[in-house]
Amino acid sequence: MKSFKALLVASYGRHYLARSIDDQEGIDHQALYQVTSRGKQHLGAVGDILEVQETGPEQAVIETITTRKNLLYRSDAYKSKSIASNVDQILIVLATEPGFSPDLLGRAVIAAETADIIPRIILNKCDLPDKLPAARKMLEPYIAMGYPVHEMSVKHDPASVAALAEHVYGKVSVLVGQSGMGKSTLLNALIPNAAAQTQEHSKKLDSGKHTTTACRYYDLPSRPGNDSGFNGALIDSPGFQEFGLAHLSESELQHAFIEFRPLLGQCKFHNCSHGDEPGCVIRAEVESGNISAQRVELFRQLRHESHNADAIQARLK
Ligand SMILES: Nc1nc2c(ncn2[C@@H]2O[C@H](COP(=O)(O)OP(=O)(O)OP(=O)(O)O)[C@@H](O)[C@H]2O)c(=O)[nH]1
Ligand SMILES: [Mg+2]
Ligand SMILES: [Zn+2]
Repeated sequence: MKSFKALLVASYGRHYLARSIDDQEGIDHQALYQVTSRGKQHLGAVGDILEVQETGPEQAVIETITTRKNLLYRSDAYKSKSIASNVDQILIVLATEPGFSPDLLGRAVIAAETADIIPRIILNKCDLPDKLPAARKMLEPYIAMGYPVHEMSVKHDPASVAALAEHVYGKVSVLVGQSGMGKSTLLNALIPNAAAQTQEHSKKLDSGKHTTTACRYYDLPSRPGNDSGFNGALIDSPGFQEFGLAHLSESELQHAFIEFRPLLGQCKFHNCSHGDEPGCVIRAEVESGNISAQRVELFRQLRHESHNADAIQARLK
């Protein structure tokens, strides 16, 4: 049986779809394969470049996962869930209504920073004016830190979609956010044949039963003037209510808060939790209004969760 290279384009728990990206003879370039994993060491993520072995018609098993540029994932003390790999940027989709959780926004930004992925924040549904001021207020610290924020109305303002498109073409971006923020609406606005791509995926699977847990890779359409052959892609992920980052170490956390970086090592205690320890320079910056109190709270919460997970893991051993 043949081995060939494939791109993981959809993941449903441990079942995957991968598209052949190999042009060796006898391998149908672009064909979709149902791919399984032999074991835990080969858990895939959408965006992975795989070496797979054909096991039957349109079926294959993962042999190796090519070293990833990055991997975006969530975790608690017991398990982790990958979202996407080899991405250039993460689009964090928020909306004026239903209101978004600033905690989840903060966590998504930290996940991006620790995976070395650029986060881009999208505030959607700006056509609904009532909750716009409150939403803007919550984004102020992020604007102050220099994160790009796009105010959009995917449904009613095509110009806002066109402006975002400039930052999306030629890159691989992953859409994350709570349910109902407009991720799929944005995907459809940027990729007119997204529904057809989804259908093609579903056809290759036994049924559509796993659709709600699926992460999927969608090719962006080609643009006039781009002859490079690669137009970029969007990875859609299901809406989530939790974003655990229990896998991050204390030091990874400290560095992921970009506004802490210039101050690292300056607190009196090297393992300062930026709580009520004396000589904490981070708290001093909160007092002077240079660092958001909410961000320090998020740091303390994530630190707590990470320590808890370590303790649970130690007990399980
Ligand atoms: N007013 C308004 N409604 C919008 C806009 N964009 C999306 N919506 C609506 O918001 C609802 C949710 O949109 P979806 O795109 O399904 O949200 P999602 O983030 O993909 O949700 P999940 O798939 O559950 O994670 C739909 O009813 C959309 O029509 C917008 O710009 N303005
Ligand atoms: Mg959706
Ligand atoms: Zn401190």
